Amino acid sequence: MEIQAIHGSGITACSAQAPAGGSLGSHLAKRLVQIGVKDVFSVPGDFNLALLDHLIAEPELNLIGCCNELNAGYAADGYARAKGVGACVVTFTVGGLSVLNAIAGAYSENLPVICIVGGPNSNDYGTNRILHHTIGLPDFSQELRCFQTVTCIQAVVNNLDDAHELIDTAISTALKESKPAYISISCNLPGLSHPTFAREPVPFFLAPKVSNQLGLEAAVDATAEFLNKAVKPVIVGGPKLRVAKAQQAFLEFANASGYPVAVMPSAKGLVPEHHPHFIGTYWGAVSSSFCGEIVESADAYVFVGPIFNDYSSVGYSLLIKKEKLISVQPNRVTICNGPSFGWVFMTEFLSALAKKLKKNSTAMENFRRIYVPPGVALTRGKDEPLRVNILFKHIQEMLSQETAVIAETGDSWFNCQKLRLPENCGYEFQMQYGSIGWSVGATLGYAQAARNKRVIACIGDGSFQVTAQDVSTMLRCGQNSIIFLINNGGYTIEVEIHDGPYNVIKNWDYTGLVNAIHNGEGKCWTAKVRTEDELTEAIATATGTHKDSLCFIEVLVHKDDTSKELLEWGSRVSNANS
Ligand code: TPP
Repeated sequence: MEIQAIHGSGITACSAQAPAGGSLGSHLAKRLVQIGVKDVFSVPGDFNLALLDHLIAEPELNLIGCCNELNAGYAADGYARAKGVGACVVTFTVGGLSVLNAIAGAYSENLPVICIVGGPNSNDYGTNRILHHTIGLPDFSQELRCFQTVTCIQAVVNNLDDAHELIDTAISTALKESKPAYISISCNLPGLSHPTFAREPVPFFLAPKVSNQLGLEAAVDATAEFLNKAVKPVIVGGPKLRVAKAQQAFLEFANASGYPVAVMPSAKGLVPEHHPHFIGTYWGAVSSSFCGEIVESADAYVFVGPIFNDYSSVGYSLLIKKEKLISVQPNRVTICNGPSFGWVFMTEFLSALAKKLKKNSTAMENFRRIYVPPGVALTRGKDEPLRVNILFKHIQEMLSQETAVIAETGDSWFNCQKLRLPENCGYEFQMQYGSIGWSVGATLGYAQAARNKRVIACIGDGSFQVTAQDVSTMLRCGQNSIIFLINNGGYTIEVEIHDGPYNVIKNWDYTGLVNAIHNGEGKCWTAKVRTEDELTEAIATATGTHKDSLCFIEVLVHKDDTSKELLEWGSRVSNANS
């Protein structure tokens, strides 16, 4: 049999017996399956075609062709949110630079997305050749350099001897750090074999992280001493709960302490809202009713996995004092103005702390005493134009443990933030990076990973215009998500930060567009609604006769119909940025 063997940096043909191992391509395919990836999102190109052949040859792997690389990356992001890991495959540079924005988003949200790029022929490295799909210089490293800042590890696989080690190290680092990895595979290597490419790969072993015991004990003792003296302590869950995989330990801590529990806006979905001590979203001046007052008047607050950025701090206007703050990060605990304990892991810390705390039964009473439930029923006249708050009243009624909400950047952030999530109802958004268009790809990927849930996506018209094409892929995959396209004629969130003519967008016939994409293939149902009656009917159809179809409901609302929170937040963020 004629096989390829490595000679120095190049590969030449030689006659020999094939080594016992499998091929590089099948090794990578098996590794993906092994870590939980069953669907890979891709766009083909001549640098990755041979690799794609090997991926589709793996029976447990499903290759999903997307309309563009940005959406393939967002789909891998959405998939990783539901399954813990996601993957995409694109081609050299033209594909790589197109997917880059999605990978940066995944980095910001701590998602292990394995980004695989079909790279130059291994024989071309070290030559002065100019390749197509580059900017025309004899330099293959441009794409790699771009990925260096948005992935935790980069593996350039251009020889067989290192391939196994490079691939496995990249994948395990991504999983350990919960960040994206970049793997470039030379286009001529996927079919080649090597003894290290086991036909049945050896399982991964990721060593568990164990805290420094002395630091852990000291941190727990100091925190318990501080909290046990507090009269009105409160807990606030932050977005790093996800990367620390600490949701269960957080619950233990909440149950044992008895403290009121709030969630930062960027952590919605990570804190159980059905918990009896849940008091709402803490977001400074735009917190949910009574929640901001309770948090800011507390004499001790434990923030678990917070990120305080300009958006989550409402333009740096939070009334949080360091001397009352316990900050628990995935691997560090800081008590007020000091001390700080490193190499102390969140899960271990919270579980140990739960055992040392006196239960506080009065702190929650303070909230219950002042709380007045939102009681005024929303009324509307028949044929009156639909209002956004009525839309979200109906979306609230659709939520259950069998649904997941995907909230796009824009006013949807604020409207979805106010939804009260039932137990096990999924909730995803991209608040740190906030790249508009994310939700279309993320809906595709999430729905593919969580087939037991119906995704309800809330997408503004401006965002939808960025990535709309991959509704096509949702149809190809037979998905039944419900997309609410909120047509308010512009970039409303931007209007509230700083307005100008650039915030008005061209109106599209969105349902017409989706019908054109549908083109008679797959199950699709669309509706345009202008009144509450039309909305009620559309939801009944989407959840009834069309429960198995992709449902696209375009909701027409006034251009100035925004949440009150966006108005307040917009003025404060604008103030901080001017
Ligand atoms: N480009 C990208 C990729 N991401 C961004 N966040 C922006 C530009 C700036 N930006 C933030 S929100 C937004 C823009 C342009 C408008 C969103 O409009 P729309 O989706 O219609 O939501 P609305 O606020 O109207 O509900």
